[in-house]
Amino acid sequence: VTLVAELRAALNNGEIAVHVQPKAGLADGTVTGAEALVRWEHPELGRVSPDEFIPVAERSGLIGPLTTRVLDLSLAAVAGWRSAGHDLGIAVNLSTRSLHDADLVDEVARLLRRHDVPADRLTLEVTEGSVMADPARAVALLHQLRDLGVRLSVDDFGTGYSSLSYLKRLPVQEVKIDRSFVTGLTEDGEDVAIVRTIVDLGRHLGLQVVAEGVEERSTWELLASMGCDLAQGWYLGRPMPIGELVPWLRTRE
Ligand code: G
Ligand code: G
Ligand code: NA
Ligand code: MN
Repeated sequence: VTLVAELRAALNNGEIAVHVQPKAGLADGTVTGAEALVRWEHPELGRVSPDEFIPVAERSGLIGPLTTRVLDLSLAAVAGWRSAGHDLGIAVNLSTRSLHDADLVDEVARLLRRHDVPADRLTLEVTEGSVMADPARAVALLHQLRDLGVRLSVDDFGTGYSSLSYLKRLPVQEVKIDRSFVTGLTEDGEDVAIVRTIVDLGRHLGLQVVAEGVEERSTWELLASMGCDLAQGWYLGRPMPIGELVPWLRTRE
């Protein structure tokens, strides 16, 4: 039995779940939302990493149903948080193939309606690399998503090509500084220079800047002093099952 067959089965038997990792304002620690990270718990293989099965899904045509499932679980979570009194956003990762999927816009619109979630509570994260695979097509799709009112974010920023020209052309509201520049920030002057430059660039372009991979308090404080907007990482919180987020928020109150 191949991984493709296993993944197809997993989509039908509830083995696919979403964990969420919180994101907070660096200035005051207010939690503004979370990133959805897909999880696959296979009864025999154990946990299979998305780094392993996303490429399989992309090659086999299962990425459409998988993305729909992640969006559905994520927006259901947002609806649940809203009814518990927490107005939080969710960020969902899009893969390269999803940026070429003409059905995606209708799917996103349908799921926002189904869960009665305002469009701006959903952020879709794309990497520069996935945009560059077919820029004309990706840019057109991003504009359609933006027209729905969904927020768009450039993930792993700084690791791709054409960062600057594409930042200008993409209808994005946010950049996420790749964690390779962030995790060791306090020990590396070059990373400090890079992160400072991205933060300034974001400010001048009117983009929210998120630092990912914040593992230590000292990194948090340095990023806050640079004027970076938001942080995500183990220092704030690890990815957790959806049902754990509200109890986790209560422990912070
Ligand atoms: O959290 P984790 O280490 O398992 O994530 C590994 C990689 O998988 C990350 O690059 C992340 O962006 C990606 N990933 C996690 N969830 C999703 C998802 O729902 N869709 C896509 N396309 N990628 C995801
Ligand atoms: O590619 P993307 O940035 O979407 O992937 C996010 C990945 O980073 C996930 O695999 C997630 O589990 C991981 N991650 C989240 N916070 C931290 C952190 O503080 N340190 C490290 N090393 N990894 C993190
Ligand atoms: Na991401
Ligand atoms: Mn990222």
